[in-house]
Amino acid sequence: MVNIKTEENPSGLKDLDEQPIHILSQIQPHGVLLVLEEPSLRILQVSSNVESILGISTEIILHKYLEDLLDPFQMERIEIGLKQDSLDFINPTKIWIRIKGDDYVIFDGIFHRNSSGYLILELEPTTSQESIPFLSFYHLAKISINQLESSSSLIDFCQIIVQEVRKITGFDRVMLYKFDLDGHGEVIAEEKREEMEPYLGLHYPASDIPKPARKMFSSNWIRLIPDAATELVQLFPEINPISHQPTDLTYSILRSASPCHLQYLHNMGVGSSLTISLIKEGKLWGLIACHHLTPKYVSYELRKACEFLGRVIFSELSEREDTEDYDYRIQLNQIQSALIDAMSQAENFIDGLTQHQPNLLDLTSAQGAAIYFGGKFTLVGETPPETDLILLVQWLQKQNQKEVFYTNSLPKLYSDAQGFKAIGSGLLAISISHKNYVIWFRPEVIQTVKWGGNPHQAFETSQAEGQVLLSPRKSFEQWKETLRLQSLPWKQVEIQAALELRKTLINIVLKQADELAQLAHDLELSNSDLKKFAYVASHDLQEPLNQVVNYVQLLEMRYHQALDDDAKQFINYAVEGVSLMQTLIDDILAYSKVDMQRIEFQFTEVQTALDRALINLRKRIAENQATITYDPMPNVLGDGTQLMQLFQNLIANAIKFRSAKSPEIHIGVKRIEEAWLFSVEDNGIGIDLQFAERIFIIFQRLHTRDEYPGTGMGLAICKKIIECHRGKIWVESKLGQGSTFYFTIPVGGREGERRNGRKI
Ligand code: BLA
Repeated sequence: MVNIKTEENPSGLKDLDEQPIHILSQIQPHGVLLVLEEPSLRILQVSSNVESILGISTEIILHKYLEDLLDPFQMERIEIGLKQDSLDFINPTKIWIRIKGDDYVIFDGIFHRNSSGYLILELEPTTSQESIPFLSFYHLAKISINQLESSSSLIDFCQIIVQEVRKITGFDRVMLYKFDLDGHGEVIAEEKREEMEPYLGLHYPASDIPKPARKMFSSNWIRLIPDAATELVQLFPEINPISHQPTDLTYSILRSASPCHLQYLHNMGVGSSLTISLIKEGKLWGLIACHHLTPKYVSYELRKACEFLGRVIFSELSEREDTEDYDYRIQLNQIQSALIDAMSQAENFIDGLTQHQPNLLDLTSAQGAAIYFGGKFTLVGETPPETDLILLVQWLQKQNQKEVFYTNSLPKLYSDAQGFKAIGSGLLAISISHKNYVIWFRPEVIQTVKWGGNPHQAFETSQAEGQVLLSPRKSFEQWKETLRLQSLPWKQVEIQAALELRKTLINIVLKQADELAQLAHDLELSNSDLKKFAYVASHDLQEPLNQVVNYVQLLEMRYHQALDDDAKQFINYAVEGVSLMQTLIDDILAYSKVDMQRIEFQFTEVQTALDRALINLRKRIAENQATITYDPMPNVLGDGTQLMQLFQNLIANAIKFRSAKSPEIHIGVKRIEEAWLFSVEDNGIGIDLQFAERIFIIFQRLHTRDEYPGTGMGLAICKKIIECHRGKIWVESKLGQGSTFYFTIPVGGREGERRNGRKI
């Protein structure tokens, strides 16, 4: 919507919004207002038309008490009434005041107490022909309500209201005016004299009814301006002589409308008006606005009847408004259940939300949706591209919204969204856990709004005596505005449905986090079990093993003569078994020491690690006349000792599983995207690829120990080292020709991954 000066944008309206219209101390001239002190009922202030209506001068009346004006019989009734909790029992009270001789004027007397506790009596002329007996009014209301019950849509319903109000009051034009969220309003139903120009469908800017006026309408439900062009009457004295404050006239029925509003009515060509507030859940929902071209008086009783009708009908209407959404809400609830079902059956909640019918889009009637979770986007329907979404999510994070954020005009809040307005002019987002979101999108819908007068010039300002004066626009001629960069608005039920989904998702995510924590805990336990075992193995098992070796060797030495060759062979087997067991224990220890948490990842020269491995292997290299070549090695973030062990194991394997040819081993490296790809290539016997996975499993051997000695731990250790470095390891091979072991190490190491926001 255009940048109209609204309550949210008070730059142009500051003065207007601060106008204390409830203490203007002016009233309309058709009645008399008296401010009374209780309990004496002394007259403190009076409207200065008292002289023309009652024939008593203001100076004289200000020294009088109410009983000086009324006869004792009336006074008695009034005094009893004033003692009741509610003044409704005496309102209206017929009051007759003698003017001269036997000349009486009859009034409707209406009492109320204002915010400072002063009693205010307002006297309105009685126009008996307009009073309607309560029963016939009830009958009227009943007919209306019967009609209302049979109407189906909210708009039909509103139409009947304006019809009925017009029928009862006879105003030239009766409108139902509804406020939208930003305070602007629209005429949604209208009944009028045929020849009058229709206002139906027209919008009016929020500034037409300033904040103080709205606040007052919430407490005072019905207001009559019988003659918008008449001279106003001042209270005398202007200030309350006891409190020395202006008198609060919020609940007064005679209070004059502010000059600005009277000017407004005049500019609109309105002679008199009656306005009924429609309040829903304590907030001003709309107004029934009645206009007459000429002055028109409506009796207190009839006004009360209208107010009653307004209340009764409106309570029905707001229920109707709720039920209009009711069916939709039920439908959304069903979609919600279906989604929960799908999530519980799917591999993960994201699949559950996106892979089935109904899906995420149906929950809010959106055209596109994006789930941002764990640094990844999952998209459904029409969404902006991921490059835009990444920036959008960053922007959302800065909005400091707690649970839900929605707008039907994203490009106005976030200018980058202009680029994808056709898809994402509307946005509804819920946050699930830290920095993760579900976002729905709606396309731009270009709309034409008809305004009652140019909303950019809703009022004019002028300077007079150093004061800023506001006056309403002169022309109410239709003014069309094309609204762009906005989508259909999100309904409250849709926002509610999104919030419900949020609750469910948060529970799922929390549960997952719990499970992960449990898993990590279990792993920790099993790791520490393994470490304990390794410790026990290295110390406690070593002892008895040594004992076995020592005693077996002692046996051989002492009984050397007595033993035959078989016995000596058995002793050899026993010694070999023990030494194999010692190697096994050493390997298990080595395996258990490859522990991510203990490693300090640092920039490490791979060349150094390789050199150290080659030094450790120099004997085997020489014995096998192996040729080892390598590419220039990079530096990586990692653990030097582990890398050394990795190379040592891989090169040792390459030598061990040599063929008849002398071993030729090449260690290669190249950069692939975000990782280094290392290779250890040999010309050995090769591996049948059906075993390619098995060889990395702890204690798995392809060959018998007789063929190739070893524990079967070497590659398992390699795999664990590479996993600690967040890399991958695998083998490619041709039987009889050789094998190449590949492994990767991320360029930035583990830290780099964390920085990139990926899950580790
Ligand atoms: C009051 N303005 C109102 C009221 C309506 C409107 C219905 C309530 C009138 C009442 O209580 O009797 C506006 N009337 C409309 C609209 C339509 C209509 C939109 O018939 C559409 C068909 N108004 C201005 C400017 C000012 C202003 C510039 O346009 C301020 C300087 C003030 N309007 C204003 C004030 C009131 C008001 C102060 C309260 C009147 C009062 O009770 O004192």
